[in-house]
Amino acid sequence: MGPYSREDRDLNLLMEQPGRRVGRRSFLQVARLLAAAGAAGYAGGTVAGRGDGGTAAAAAAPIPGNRREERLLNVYNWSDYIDDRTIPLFQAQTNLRINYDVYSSNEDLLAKLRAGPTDYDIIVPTSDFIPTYRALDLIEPIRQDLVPNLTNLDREFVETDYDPGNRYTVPWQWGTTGIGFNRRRLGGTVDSWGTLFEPPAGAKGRVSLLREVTDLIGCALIYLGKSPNSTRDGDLAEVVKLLKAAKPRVKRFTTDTYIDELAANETWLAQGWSGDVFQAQDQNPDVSYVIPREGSLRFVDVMCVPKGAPHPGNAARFMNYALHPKVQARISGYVSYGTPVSLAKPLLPEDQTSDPAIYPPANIKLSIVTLTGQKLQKWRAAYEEVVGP
Ligand code: N2P
Repeated sequence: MGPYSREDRDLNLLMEQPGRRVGRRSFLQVARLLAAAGAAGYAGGTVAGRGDGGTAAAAAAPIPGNRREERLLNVYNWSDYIDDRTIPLFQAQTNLRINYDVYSSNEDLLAKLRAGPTDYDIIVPTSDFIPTYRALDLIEPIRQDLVPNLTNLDREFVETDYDPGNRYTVPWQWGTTGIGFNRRRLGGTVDSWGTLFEPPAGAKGRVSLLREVTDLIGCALIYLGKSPNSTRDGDLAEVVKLLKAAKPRVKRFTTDTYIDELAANETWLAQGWSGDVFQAQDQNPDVSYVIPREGSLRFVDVMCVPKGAPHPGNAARFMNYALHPKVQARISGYVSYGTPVSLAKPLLPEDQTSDPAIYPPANIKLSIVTLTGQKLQKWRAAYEEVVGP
């Protein structure tokens, strides 16, 4: 079998061409495929997580660091942010069962965590929220001793302002905010935020904006030529005025429906995140993505363990798996977001790694916004004036 372990060989199941976007049915299909391929942990098709199926020694070994002795991991991630095989293969290899739930904005996630204890073991907020999670004492240090693959991370994702040394966070994927547009329906191309924030009359009802404080306010500030981190009352008043004027032409503020709406030619102009727009483009070749010439925002979404989570050991095990180059290549290739593990890039299609919209060159103006304290309040107030609570 050569120098590779069985576990590593199984990861080759991630290297085939991605199929459709993830759905419950495809999880099951992959589970069957893994069972047929004899992946570790799938003894005669036993369902991972029932506690009786592991054949590989690794699968049976207890994982340290859990508060509840259960072969269970509760993951809460963004919608449309994972491929079809990463979870089934992890379940097969570890004999841990994953409950995978999704949310669609940082505000929703934070509100859920603030409302009281949850059973989540992994959440994936955007890095600009980490100071808030820390200040509110909502996350706990990760078990770094169980995540040796942290060394796979690119330096820029280790030496960060929000969590130097990854004590609390492990990056999942990163991307940019831009505009998804339908070239054919709009009859041309788009290169400025102006087309989105001051949409042409013909696009009335065909426009969507992000239901996310950071992106809505930050990109409007950039379009108006202000600092993307401004908290000046005058600047925010101009943002509110701009967005209120656009509102009659906007169909909805959304973060989780525009992939399908762009794909179906229902939406022609969508403020959106890079990978999501590429997922729409996979289904509709008339869809393009642009980072407007005025510049935009860049984000990194990071896995964290909520304070007091039931299975921090299992969470660390998953984080370690997610940092494997083959797993990163599978996720990133499927969702078309950037990987924080450059070792995965040789395993990705060349058209993705050379695409400046996925890996933007240094001359594109991209800011990272940090939202804390008073700034968060002010931006949220401006946002709510436009969108509502
Ligand atoms: C995935 C969107 C995640 C990016 N659909 C937002 N931070």
